[in-house]
Amino acid sequence: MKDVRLVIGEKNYSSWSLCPWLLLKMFNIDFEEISVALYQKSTAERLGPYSPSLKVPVLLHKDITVWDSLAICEYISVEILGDVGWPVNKRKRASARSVSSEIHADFPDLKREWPMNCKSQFKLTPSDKVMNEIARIDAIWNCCRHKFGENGDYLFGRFSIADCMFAPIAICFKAYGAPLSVEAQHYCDTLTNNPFVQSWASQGRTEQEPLSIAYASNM
Ligand SMILES: N[C@@H](CCC(=O)N[C@@H](CS)C(=O)NCC(=O)O)C(=O)O
Repeated sequence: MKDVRLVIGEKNYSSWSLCPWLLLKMFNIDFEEISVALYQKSTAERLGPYSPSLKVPVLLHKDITVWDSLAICEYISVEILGDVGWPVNKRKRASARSVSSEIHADFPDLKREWPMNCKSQFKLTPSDKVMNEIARIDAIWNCCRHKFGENGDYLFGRFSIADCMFAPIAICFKAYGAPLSVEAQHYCDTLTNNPFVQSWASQGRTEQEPLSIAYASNM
């Protein structure tokens, strides 16, 4: 058994599972994936031994259990990566933490109306509420890229946890055709062209799982 194990849902739908998965991949950490099909009769029984919240993702590190995507990313940064998950500069780090928390906690309309679906092949016209949330994300991306992005193509230049937290959003924006400014579109493309994000999405597209319960409210 590996020291690091990550319990995830279906790659096609489980947006929160992607966040720590991408962090582990980008920092070349050897880990075992434990996949649990969501929204099935057996899901709670299968998740019970791993997940106190009965949700994914969950990180199992030796005898320690961490759940909730952002907490997992924090833990991985401190305990596994030697604190390189966030930008080093204090000002950048503060903003990276803030925008990560914001995307994690807010944007209810986007999460409800535009759930991640790697198989989606149709464009969506955003409702007014979703349009407002897209505009806020566009502003975050522009601001971070202009103020902090000088050392690379990611939100704070070098890849960080903030990029993990926005990766599912980038997949949604690309799939459904979100109207973005040029700079925001460029950052969105950086995320969706990331080889690990591409690998996640292509594995998601090949999944055959039957979803029995409406997924949209639980992104
Ligand atoms: N705040 C949690 C949300 C986790 C979450 O809602 N996960 C979804 C899949 S992406 C889930 O496990 N849903 C199962 C359920 O709600 O029964 C996080 O960031 O990890």
